Amino acid sequence: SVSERTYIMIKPDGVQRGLVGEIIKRFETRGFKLIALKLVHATPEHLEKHYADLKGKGFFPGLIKYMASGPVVAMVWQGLDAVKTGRVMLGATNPLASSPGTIRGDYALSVGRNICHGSDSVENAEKEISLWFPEGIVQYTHNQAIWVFE
Ligand code: DAT
Ligand code: MG
Repeated sequence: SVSERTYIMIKPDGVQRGLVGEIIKRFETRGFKLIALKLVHATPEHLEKHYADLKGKGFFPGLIKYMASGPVVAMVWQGLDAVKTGRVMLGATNPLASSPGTIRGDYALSVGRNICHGSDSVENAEKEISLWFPEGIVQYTHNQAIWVFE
């Protein structure tokens, strides 16, 4: 639906590589509404909650260490099919398989340094939004929406 929300995060490598503006720009110009945004240096404990489904994978400790190695940009974007469309815009998990034109396909080469996160289901998006934005999100009218949606 038009009010679907997804949690998008620019990982520490994306921040360090100066890709924050580029990634925000893609969601903004696509027509999504920005409803939450902050720079956070997350703790390993917080990241273990975020990635709880992957606990037990061989790469899990390295993933947590990498994600805690610097600040991330936490965002919530809202719009038509935001979860699925967000994943398409990110590209495949392994950048070697990501299509050119996607964020990972344009800026990454390694699965362990794939610069961005996007929720994989509406249910997980809502969980991730609560985890990263317990303070809630800002309500406002996005005047562009009348030109983006029928
Ligand atoms: P995605 O981020 O596309 O949702 P995921 O949820 O399966 O992918 O995994 C979360 C992150 O963990 C992923 O973005 C990068 C890392 N990761 C996944 N598979 C990996 C692997 N085989 N080796 C190293 N890191 C991996
Ligand atoms: Mg995932």
